[in-house]
Amino acid sequence: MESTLTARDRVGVQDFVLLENYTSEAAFIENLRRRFGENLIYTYIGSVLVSVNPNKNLEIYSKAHMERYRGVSFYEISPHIYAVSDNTYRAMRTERRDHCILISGESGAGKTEASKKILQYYATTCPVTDNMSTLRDRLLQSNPVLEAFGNAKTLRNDNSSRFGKYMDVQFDFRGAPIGGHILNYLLEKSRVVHQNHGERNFHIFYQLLEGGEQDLLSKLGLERNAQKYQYLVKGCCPRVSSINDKNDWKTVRKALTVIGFHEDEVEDLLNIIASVLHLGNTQFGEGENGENQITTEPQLKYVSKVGTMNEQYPPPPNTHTTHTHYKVLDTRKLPSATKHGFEQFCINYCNEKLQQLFIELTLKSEQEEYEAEGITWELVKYFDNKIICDLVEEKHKGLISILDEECLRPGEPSDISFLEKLEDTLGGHAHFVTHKLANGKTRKVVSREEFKLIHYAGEVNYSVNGFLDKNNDLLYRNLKEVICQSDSQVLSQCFHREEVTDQKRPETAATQFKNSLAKLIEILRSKEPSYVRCIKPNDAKQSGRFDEALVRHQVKYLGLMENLRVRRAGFAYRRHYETFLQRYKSLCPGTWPNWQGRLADGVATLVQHLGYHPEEYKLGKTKIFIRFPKTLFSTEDALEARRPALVLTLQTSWRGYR
Ligand code: AD9
Ligand code: MG
Repeated sequence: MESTLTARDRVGVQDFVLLENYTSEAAFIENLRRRFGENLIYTYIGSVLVSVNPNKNLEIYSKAHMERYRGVSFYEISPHIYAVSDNTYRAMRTERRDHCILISGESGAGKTEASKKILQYYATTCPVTDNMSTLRDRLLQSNPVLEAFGNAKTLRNDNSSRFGKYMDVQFDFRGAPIGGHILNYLLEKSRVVHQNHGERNFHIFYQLLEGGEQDLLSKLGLERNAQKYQYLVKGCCPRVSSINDKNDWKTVRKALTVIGFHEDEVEDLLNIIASVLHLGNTQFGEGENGENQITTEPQLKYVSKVGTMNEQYPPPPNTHTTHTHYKVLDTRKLPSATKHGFEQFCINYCNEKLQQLFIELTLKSEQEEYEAEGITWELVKYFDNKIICDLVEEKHKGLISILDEECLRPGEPSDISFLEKLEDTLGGHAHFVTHKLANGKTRKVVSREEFKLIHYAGEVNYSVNGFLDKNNDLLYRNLKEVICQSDSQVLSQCFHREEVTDQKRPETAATQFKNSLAKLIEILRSKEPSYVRCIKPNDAKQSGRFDEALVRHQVKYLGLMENLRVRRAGFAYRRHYETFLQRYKSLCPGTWPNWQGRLADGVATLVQHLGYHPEEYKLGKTKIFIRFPKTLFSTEDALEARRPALVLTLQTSWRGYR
C-alpha cells in the first residue's frame, strides 16, 4: 500500500478528475508538474487529453507503442495521444458517426506534432489494401509540403504554422482510409514581404536556396545566398540551428511528387517562388518624364495558392463514415503592452468561437450521458463567452460589421475613423475598452490608436493600424484576370473563374473569415468531438523546464479548470459495469471468481460489500458513477493490498494512476 501512495505522490494522477482538491488551480498545476518531471506528458480530464510539450524526443511513439494502444480501453492504460486516436477511430466504426479531434494551444505547444502523431497512428494501424497505400502516403506526405509553404521560424516556435488547418480523413466500412481533404485558413500572407527581427519567411524559400541543384537555381536566376534577397533578410536570421533546410528540401521535393504534382507543375511552382524573391529585389526609380519606372528587371509573377493536393484525394461518393481531424490556429494572451493587429484579432475571434463550442459540447455530452444513464443532472455555472462572440460578429452592431462599413464608406475612411466608429457604437460594452472614458477623460492603459478586447482568456490590446487595408485585401480584378489567363497551370488555377467575372464587390477578409468559421463550427457541431489541449512549459523551447506562471496562464485560457469543474460537477469517475466488475470482483466473495447474474446486480453486490455509502455513488443503466476520488482510491488500495508482493511492483506501472 505504501508503494502505491508513493507512486501516486510521485507521478500524480493520470486523470484530473481524481484530484482530491479539484477546484484548486495550484493542485492542478502541481499534478502537471510532477508528471512532466517523470516524462509523463499526457494527462486526462475525463476524455480530454492535456499534453505538455517535452521539447525532446521521448521513446513513446514507436510502432510497439502504437500496438499497445490498439483496441485497448481508454482508461485502462496510461494517457497518450494514441489512446485518443484509437478511441476516436473505434468509436467512429462502432457508432458509425463522424468524429473530430480538436487540437488547441498556444504557439509552440505541440499542436502540429500532435496532429502528425495522430496521422501516423492511423497510417500505421488502419487496414490498407495495396491501392490504398498510395493514398496513405499522400496523406502523410502532404505535411512536409504544407509546412514548407505555410510554416516559418518565429520567436516562439522554429516551425510555427502560420495558417489554420482542417484535415478530413474518410474511412470505408472496413476502417480503411479512402479519401481526404485539407482546408487552410488565414495564411499569414504579410510574412512574405515582412518578418520581425529573429523570424524568417516561409521555409520553402530557404529550402530552395539551400537545397536546390545548381542547374535549377541558374534556370530560376537565383543565387545560393539568402542574404541577397530583400524578402529574406528582414528578420536577420537566414539560418536556424534546429532546421536543416538542405535536407528538408529533399523531403519536400519528393513529397511534391508523391502527392501528385506533375513535373511541369513543380516547375511552375518553383518559378513562382523565384519570382517572389525577384520581385522583392525590384526597385522603382524615376523615369525621364518623372514617371515611376522599374529600375531592375525581375520576372513579375505572383505567388499562388496550393490546390493540387485536394484534387489528389477527392472524397469518394457513398462514404458513410468520416473521421475528421481539425487543427486550429493558436493564440496566446500576450502582455497587454504587446501590440496585435488584424491577424491576431481574427485568430482570437476563432479561439472565442472554438471555446464556445467546447463549453457547449462538453456540457452537452456530460448532460447527455447523465440522461442516458437515468441520473439526475446538476447544473453547473460557467462563463458563457457568447457575449464576446456577439461583440465581434453580430450583424450591424458587431466589430466586423463596423469594420466592413468603414471599408465601404465613400470619402476617406481610415483606421482612426474606424476606431472612432467603434467607440461610438461599442463604447460602454463590458468587453470593449478604448482610451476614452465615458466622462470625456482619457485612460492610459490603451493608446490612442488601440482598442482592448476582454476575451474569455484575458485582455488583449489591438492596434487599429492596417485594419482597413488588411480587411479590404483586394487584388484588382484585371490582375486576377491576367493571372487566370497565364500559361502556367498553377497560376491559372489560382482563382475561381466566378471570382473574376463576378461584378459584385468581393467579401472583405474579416467577413470571409467569419463565414468560413461559421461553416467550420457547423461541421464540428455535427460531429462527435475529442479534444487535445496542448501546453507549452517554457518560452525557451528547453526540455525539462516547467515555468509555472506560463503554464498557469495557459491552464486559465484553455479553460481547463472550468472543464474539470464541469466534469466533476456530479461524479469524478464512471465506468461500464463490466469493466468495473472485472477489475474489482476479487474484492468480494459474492462476485469472485465469476459473477453469473446481471452486471448491474454484480456491481451493486460488490459496492455493498466494500461499504460504499449511498451518497458516494449512483448506478446508471450501464455504468457506475462514483462521486469522490477517495472512494475509488480506497478500492484501488484494497486491490493493491491483495496482490502478492512481487506482482505489486509490476502492477504499479499500469494501474489507474499513471
Ligand atoms: V504553432 O502554433 O504552429 O506556432 P504548435 O503547432 O503548437 O505551434 P509544434 O507542434 O510545431 O507547435 O511544436 C513545436 C516544437 O516542439 C516541435 O517542433 C518539436 O520540436 C517540439 N515538440 C512538440 N511536441 C512534441 C512531442 N510530443 N515530442 C517531442 C515535441 N517534441
Ligand atoms: Mg503548428
